[in-house]
Amino acid sequence: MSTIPWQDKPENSTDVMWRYSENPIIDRYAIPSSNSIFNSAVVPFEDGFAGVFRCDNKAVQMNIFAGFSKNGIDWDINHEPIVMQAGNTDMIESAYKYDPRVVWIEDRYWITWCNGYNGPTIGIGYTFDFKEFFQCENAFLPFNRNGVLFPQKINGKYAMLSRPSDNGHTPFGDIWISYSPDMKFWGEHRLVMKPSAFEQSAWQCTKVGAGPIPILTEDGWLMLYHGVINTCNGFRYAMGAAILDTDAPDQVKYRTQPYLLGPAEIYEQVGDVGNVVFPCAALHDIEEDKLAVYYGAADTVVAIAFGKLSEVIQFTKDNSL
Ligand code: BMA
Repeated sequence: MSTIPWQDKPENSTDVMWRYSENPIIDRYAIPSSNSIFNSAVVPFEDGFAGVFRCDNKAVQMNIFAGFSKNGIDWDINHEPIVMQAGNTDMIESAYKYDPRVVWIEDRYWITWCNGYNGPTIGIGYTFDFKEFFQCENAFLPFNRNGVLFPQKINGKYAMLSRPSDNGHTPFGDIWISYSPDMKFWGEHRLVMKPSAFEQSAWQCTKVGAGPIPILTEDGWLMLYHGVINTCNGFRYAMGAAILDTDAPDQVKYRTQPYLLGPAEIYEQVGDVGNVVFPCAALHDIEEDKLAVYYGAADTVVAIAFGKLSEVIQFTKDNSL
């Protein structure tokens, strides 16, 4: 088991989550072709970590790239994008790929991403080694984004969160859950969570979408998510947390009224799309009570925020909508 990145809470901080002092950890120009590297996913791999990174090139074509790290902070990202082979179906079109998530389930690493197939929908692939990648059937019809798998089967089936959307900068968005016996056919779609009422928690009143892979805790599934408010200056993305029932994850037990992390640092407020904190991955260590969240900042760079798992859970219970 690799040691996850960590930094103690600054003494003057009263927040439940805090930023890594050396943020951002990945610069927009970290590979020769890139315009921006953000909204990316990491997992423990061998004696370190591997990741799937969203790198938009200087033509602003969106694609996903594999990367490797010993410490989870310093990353070597491949200069060429991931090439997929046919997985559980004939090779299907992928006009673009963005916002990946990665999770180990049973015997392999599964990857989901927003896949361009006559509009955005959820692409699924897998790898054993982050060298060879296999692309499977899309999970859903267009339009959909933010497909996030659970790390284990629930009641005997694979489970995935997603957010049905439109073909543009969707002005709405609820989190749904769907189940599959085989990672190919998805159904039993159930609503998990809607945006909140404006007067109760305006930072999440326009749309919500799942972020990192949910973490199983004694209280249920800890689901970090992004919430969006539509302002005079456009969308503003912040991160909150919810706890979903362990066996029936369409049941939301708690959900933060305040956000856990909102755009406040310059690299979160200024970039290709300002005021975006967009979490796509988290490393955790239950025994050490540590959580490290990887998030895209301002659609330009990758940053990390830390928290004590127990404090994040307690905060979610104590400050629930
Ligand atoms: C969403 C997606 C994300 C992006 C966010 C903010 O619709 O496109 O990739 O981070 O908007 O621009």
